Amino acid sequence: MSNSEHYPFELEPLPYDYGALEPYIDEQTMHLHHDRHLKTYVDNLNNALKDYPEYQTWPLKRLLQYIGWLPESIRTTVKNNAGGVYNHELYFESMAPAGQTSLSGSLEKKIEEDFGSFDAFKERFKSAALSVFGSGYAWLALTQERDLTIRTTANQDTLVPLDLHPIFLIDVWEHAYYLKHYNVRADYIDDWFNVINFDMALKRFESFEVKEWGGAF
Ligand code: MN3
Repeated sequence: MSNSEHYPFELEPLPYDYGALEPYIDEQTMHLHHDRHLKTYVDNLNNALKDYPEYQTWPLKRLLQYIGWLPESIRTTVKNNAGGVYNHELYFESMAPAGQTSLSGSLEKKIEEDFGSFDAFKERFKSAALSVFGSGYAWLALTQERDLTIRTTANQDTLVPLDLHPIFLIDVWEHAYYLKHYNVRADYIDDWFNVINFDMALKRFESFEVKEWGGAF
């Protein structure tokens, strides 16, 4: 992710081919989603910051964490577009070609501990993703108490101001699925479960543990 980077933000390439998530997420959707939707957030964010050199050294996460410090004239634009960049980079990283990764290790154990089973987790995650009214995301995240939690956010809001550590997220804006799944969000969610990047999820889960037990954060 571009978390450590700052203005001018760049469009990060997808970590796999556009067609790599077929047949669950179609190639055309990935092109539009990455090349147009994400690019627009990147361009709008850069445009908002272009006359404000004092914020051009701020990484993405800092902009989101301290959005209240920014001048009112650009606050909403930066919040929405920095959120759009942050959420989409995480969303694209949350996916991998079907069958390439599987749930394992400490994350598998923790999901079983906190939700009973992976199937029980899926059921709850799916209801959460279905419950998002309009546009937004459903997340699996860790609380500061190190419990897994399922959260939803509206529009391009993020978990950054809530001090939650994201494991993965699903984009349930219609642009994420409309071409293939039409208006049937439930089918998209079922398909999406096949392309979760569990290696990335495990890495994010473990990186939180290191922070907590190492006291480095
Ligand atoms: Mn999107």
